[in-house]
Order: sequence, then structure tokens, then C-alpha cells
Amino acid sequence: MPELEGSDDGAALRVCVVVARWNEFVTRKLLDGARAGLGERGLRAEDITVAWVPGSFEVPTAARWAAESERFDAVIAIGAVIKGETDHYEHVAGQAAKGIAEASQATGVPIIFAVLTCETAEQALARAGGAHGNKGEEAAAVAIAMARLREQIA
Ligand code: INI
Repeated sequence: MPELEGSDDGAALRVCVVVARWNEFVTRKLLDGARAGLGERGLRAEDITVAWVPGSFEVPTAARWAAESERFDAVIAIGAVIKGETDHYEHVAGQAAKGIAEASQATGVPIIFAVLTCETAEQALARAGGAHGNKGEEAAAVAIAMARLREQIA
């Protein structure tokens, strides 16, 4: 029975990282983690494009532009929505998640969800290089695995 699974070989893959400027004290750490994770898996710096957007609400739109451009094998979507700071948390977080899933499914390009949705800044920092790892780095591994699996299935 054939079994397929993506590898962790990022050589010659091209990735766009879409990053929200809102809560940059968190998102820049996630971006650093994504860059490091991609580099460790063989991507060259010139094959990693970073696109900044104002907030997490805008991330799905830019991620979709990147996916539709046919310039990238995968997209990593980075944001940090912190509940303590907004009373429209559910809208921003919900639309980011929904929009990223829809853009990935509509284009067929893997768009990896690295938007933190946390109660506090401390919780977000714990997932951006703190006690709970770095979700940007994890997203890099997922992006490569999905891009490689897509090649195999295609
Ligand atoms: N955007 C975030 O990425 N994180 C947040 O915590 C946040 N809060 O707290 O409101 C936030 N809001 C901005 C939003 O993403 C849009 O940029 C804005 O609504 C304009 O569309």
C-alpha cells in the first residue's frame, strides 16, 4: 500500500512569510523562529520573502495574494491576537483562522497557521521562543512537509 509523507528537506523551496505588525514584540520572535526553521532545513535567505501587514485581520488577504502569485511553494501566516487588548478578539482571531484556511484550500498552496490567540502577552511570549517553544519555528517544519507532500501527490 503506497504511503506518502512530506520530508524536512527545504532545499530550493520558496516560502513567503506574512507577518502582522500588531503585537510586533511577539510576531518578530515568531518570524525569527520561522526564518531559523526554514534555514535549518535548507532554504536560502533569498528564497524567504517576508510581507508585513498591519494586523492579523489582514494576514489572510496577503497570504492569499502570495499563494495566488505562483511564486511560492508555501506561505507561513504569522500574527498574535491577545485577548486582554481588545473586545473584538473573537472577530480578529476567528477571521484570521477562517481566512487562512479558506485561502489555503482555495489555492491549494499550503498556508500554515502561526497566528497565536492568547489571553495574555505572557502566554503569547511563551509560544514565541519561551517555555512552550516557538510556533514560527514549528510552522517552518509544517510548511516544508506540506510543500513536499503536495509535490508527491501531484
Ligand atoms: N490585530 C492583531 O494582530 N492582534 C490583536 O491583538 C489585535 N487587537 O487587539 O485588536 C489586532 N487588531 C487589529 C486588526 O488585526 C486589524 O489590523 C484592524 O482591525 C484593521 O483591519
